[in-house]
Amino acid sequence: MDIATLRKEHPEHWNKAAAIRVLTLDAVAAANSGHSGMPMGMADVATVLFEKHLKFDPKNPLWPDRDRFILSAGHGSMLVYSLLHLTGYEQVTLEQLKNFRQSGALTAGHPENFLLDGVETTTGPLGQGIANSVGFAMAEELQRAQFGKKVVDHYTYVIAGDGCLMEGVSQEAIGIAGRHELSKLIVFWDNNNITIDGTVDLSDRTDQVMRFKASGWHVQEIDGHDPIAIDAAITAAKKSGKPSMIACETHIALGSSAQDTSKGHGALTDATLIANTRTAYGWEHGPFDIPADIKSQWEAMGEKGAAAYAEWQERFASLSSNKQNEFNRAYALEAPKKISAAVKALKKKVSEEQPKVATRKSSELALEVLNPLMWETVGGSADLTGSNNTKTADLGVFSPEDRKGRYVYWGIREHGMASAMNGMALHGGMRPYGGTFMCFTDYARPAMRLAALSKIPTVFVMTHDSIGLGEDGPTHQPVEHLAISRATPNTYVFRPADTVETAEAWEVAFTSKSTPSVLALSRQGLPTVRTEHKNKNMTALGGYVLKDAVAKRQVILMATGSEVSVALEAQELLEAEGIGTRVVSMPCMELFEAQDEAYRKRVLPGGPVRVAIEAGVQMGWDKWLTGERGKANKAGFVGMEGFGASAPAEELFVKYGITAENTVAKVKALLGL
Ligand SMILES: Cc1ncc(C[n+]2csc(CCOP(=O)(O)OP(=O)(O)O)c2C)c(N)n1
Ligand SMILES: [Mg+2]
Repeated sequence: MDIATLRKEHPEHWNKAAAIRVLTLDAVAAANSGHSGMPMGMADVATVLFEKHLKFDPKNPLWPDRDRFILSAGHGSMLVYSLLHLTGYEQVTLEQLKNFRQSGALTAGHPENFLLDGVETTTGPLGQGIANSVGFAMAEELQRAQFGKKVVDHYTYVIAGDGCLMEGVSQEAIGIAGRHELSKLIVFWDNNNITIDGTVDLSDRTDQVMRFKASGWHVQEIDGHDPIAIDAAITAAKKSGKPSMIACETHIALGSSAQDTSKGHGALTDATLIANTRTAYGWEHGPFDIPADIKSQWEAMGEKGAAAYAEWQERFASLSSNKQNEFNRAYALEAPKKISAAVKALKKKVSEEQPKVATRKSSELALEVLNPLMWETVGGSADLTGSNNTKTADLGVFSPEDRKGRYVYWGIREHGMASAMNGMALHGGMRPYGGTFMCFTDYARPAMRLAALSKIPTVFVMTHDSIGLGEDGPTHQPVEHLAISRATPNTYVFRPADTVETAEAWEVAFTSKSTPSVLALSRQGLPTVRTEHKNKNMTALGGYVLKDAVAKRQVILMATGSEVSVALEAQELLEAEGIGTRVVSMPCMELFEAQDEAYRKRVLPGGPVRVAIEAGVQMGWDKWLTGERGKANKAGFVGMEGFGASAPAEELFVKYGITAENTVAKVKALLGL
């Protein structure tokens, strides 16, 4: 549908949609950067969605039963900022639009969930939003099953571009959504046939309609500018009983001289182009000037939500107080008080029994205790359930037949799993965790980074954490993955040494509110090193003295995970020679760094020789090896310098010198003995 027809046949709709288009042009021009074309192309879809379908209340933007609107094509951020401003979200003032992309503004280059209510997820890395949306829709199903339709009954709407659909993660997302019949997920594909380099056929010939259908989706194709067709398609999508994709044929940068070209993708800042576009729109108002009647029509859409919200509150109040409390508790990310006692009891038992178990198994033991206390946890694995030990007896399995099932078989989709888990966390009221091999952190990494950036406590269970996995060989043996994870800001990287530390790590992970956790867990059995029970969560300190020197302290050995027992063995050998040696277990560097300086210096005083032992690369250890006072300690590292090899694990530790004997030799060399 062309502009003339739209203006003639749907003048009210046209004006509302034009408001999005001119705000986008004005904000991008003011910023002299950004992306104009996508919001100009999708303004009609967004207008109809917000006017006729979306359940939202700008005065209560975090209403748990709101529909979620996800802009997967995050470069088109002015679309969501315009919508939030026009419908009356207080945070998004006109000033914010005028300061689009400027320092300190809430209207960042790409939408950031932690800056603005109404921005449900952080997007920009293409494909993430559509993959997140699978988790949003699953969370809705899980909570509806738990709390009933009268309080949980909302849709997840997504706008995805050609780029989102080309990214591989979209296939993972589409596959999961189709399998699980996530019928309340509705994706609009901005089918404008343009990406940055030119037309889509430069690089792709995929029949997207066939692709979605092949995975079990309901698919419609519409003119993405025709308000009647858009409305009808959304109505049909809601009734379809399947996840729904609406292919919306649109014109990028509609009405401008850059329409239907890749030039229209980016920042349209030329004054003449903008003036001519305004003329084509019949828009006679100045920059950032939205006439009162048009603004009030938009605000009316927002105001409609107040009554719906009030009705919802009444229905919510009719739940039992226990149900209300549990719902609110999960949404506030408050773990039940009971979990602390449960973790202590498990620790005490383990310290007494001192079993030798792999920490992946320790993790299962902890989850067996924690999952029954927290309805909001959702477990899963990317086809390695038996290896990751992520499934506990009480969870059930999520499926169309069992929406209460809290375990997800993600299939071989690490990226999709990680991204969907983020979606669950962002939805609210859920604590997702999911497993794969530590080495495949790489496959999940874009979503792990976004969890950290988005300040959500997703838990990544990464087992088979070193050469200790043995015969599967170097393709499966992580060496650089701890370093990569530690290099990521706002991420707890736990590498627990035994069941006690693993349980402590889970307690931190399940009480974290804004930091994701990576649990690096061993395949091979590890002895219990925490043989003396302490109620205190020592892992929460990040690093602590596990066993102090007996003779005069000359050495500090630091280690994580499977190498803590190597350090203890080396300590014994050194002490036997009268070389006083302290062993520091360092299950989480980030938490150790968060302690005050006095504590850190008590654990790692200046003076003694320091050696760190870890079956990974050295990167990340230097801070703790050379001391924090700028005073260089004599220091060494026992670990990996390259990739591993395929062989039994015990042989590999010897081959790469990750042994007590080699540690002793290194220490002696540093001491000049
Ligand atoms: C993972 C990722 N790769 C590359 C980019 C850079 N990028 C931003 S938009 C874009 C083109 C997207 O095309 P499309 O989704 O069709 O958006 P349109 O041009 O239609 O607005 C690219 C390559 C990105 N944001 N994320
Ligand atoms: Mg495109």
